[in-house]
Amino acid sequence: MQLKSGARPIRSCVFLIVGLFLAVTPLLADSRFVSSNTFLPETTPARDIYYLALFALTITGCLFVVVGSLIFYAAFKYRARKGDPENEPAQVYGSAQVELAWTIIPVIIIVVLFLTTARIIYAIQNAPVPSSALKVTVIGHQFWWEFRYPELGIVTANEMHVPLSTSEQPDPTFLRLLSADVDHSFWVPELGGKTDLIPNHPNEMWMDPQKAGVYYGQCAQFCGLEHSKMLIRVYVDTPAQWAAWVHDQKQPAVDDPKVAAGRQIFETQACVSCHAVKGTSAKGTYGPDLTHLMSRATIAAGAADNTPANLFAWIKDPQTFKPGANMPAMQLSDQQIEDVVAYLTTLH
Ligand code: HEC
Ligand SMILES: [Cu+2]
Repeated sequence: MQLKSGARPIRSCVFLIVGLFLAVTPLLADSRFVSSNTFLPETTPARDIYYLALFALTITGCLFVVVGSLIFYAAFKYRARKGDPENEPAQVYGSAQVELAWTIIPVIIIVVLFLTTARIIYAIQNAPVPSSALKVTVIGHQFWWEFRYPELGIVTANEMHVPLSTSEQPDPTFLRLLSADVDHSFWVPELGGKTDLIPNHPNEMWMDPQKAGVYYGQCAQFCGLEHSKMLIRVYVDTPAQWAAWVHDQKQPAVDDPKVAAGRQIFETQACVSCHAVKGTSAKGTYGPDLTHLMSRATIAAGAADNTPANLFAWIKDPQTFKPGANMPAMQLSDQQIEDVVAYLTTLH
C-alpha cells in the first residue's frame, strides 16, 4: 500500500519511541541501574513539594484539556469542506467579554499558583531547627561530595548517612551546602528539593526521612566534565544502624602491620597531600577522606563499586572510570599499586 505523505512522520515517531524503549529496557533490568523518583517523597519537604507539584499539574492539566478540546472542536467543526466558497469568511473584530475573561482567569490562576508556591517555600525554608537536629556540612567538589558532621567529628565522602526520623522520635537532619570550586547542585528527589552549592554563599536544606533505606541522587548542575558521574547515596539508618555507623566512623584508621609496605608507599607518595587518613601523616583535603574507605559501597562518587580490582584500576589511572577526574595517574608500578590497595582495603 502506498503511504500517504502524512503517515511518514507518524511512522518515524513510532519507530523512535519503540527504539528508545528497547534501549532503556536492559538498563532497567540491570541491578546496578539505580533510579530516583520525585513522585515517591519520603520527607516533609519532599512531600510538600510533591503536593504542590500535583496541585500545579492538576490546574495545568485541566487547562490543557479545555484548551485542547476547544482547538480540536473548532478545527473539526470549521474544517474546509468541498464546495466551500473560495473567498475569505466574514471577519470578526474583538469582543470585550471574551478578552476580559481570558485576561482575568489566567491572572487569577497565576496568583493562586504564586501564593501556594510562596507558602510552601516559606514553610520549608523557615522550619524551626530543633536543638536535637543533626547538622551536616555538604561540600561539592569537582566531581565528588564531602560530608562533614562537625558535632560528631566525622568526615566522609559520596555516601551520606542520616538517622531515620519518625513522628514518635523526630530526628531531622539540617544540611549546610557549600562548594569548594564551582556551582554544584544537591538533589536526592525522594528526600527534598534541589538546592545549589555556590562558592562563598552557604545554602541550607533539611530532611526528616521517614523510611529507612538507600536513596540516590545526583549533582544536578553542569559543574564540569564529569558532572554526570557525581552521584550521591544517602543511607537512612534505623537507630541501631545509625549508632553503629557513628561508632565505626569515629574510630581512628585501622593500623594493620601486615600491610605496612602499602601504607609506607601511600605515605611517601603525593597521596597524602590530597587525601586524609585519620591518625596518619595523610592530612590532605583536596580529595575524599580515606579513613573508612571500605565502609563505602562505591568509589569516585558512584563511578565504580568499591572492590580491590576497581581500586587497582582507579589508582593506576583514574581517567579510565572518570575522564576528567581531578586525581592524577600516580605512575606507580603494578606491585606498588597492589601493596597500596592491600593497605586501603584494611581501612574499614
Ligand atoms: C592531586 C590530588 C590527588 C592525589 C595526589 C591523589 N588523589 Fe586520590 N583522589 C583525588 C580526588 C580529587 C579524588 C576524587 C575523584 C572523583 O571522584 O572525581 C580521588 C579519589 C581517590 C579514591 C576514591 C575515594 C572515594 O571514596 O571515592 C581513592 C581510593 C584514591 N583517590 C586513592 C589515592 C591514592 C592511593 C593515591 C596515591 C597513590 C592518590 N589517591 C593520589 C585526588 C588525589
Ligand atoms: Cu557537581
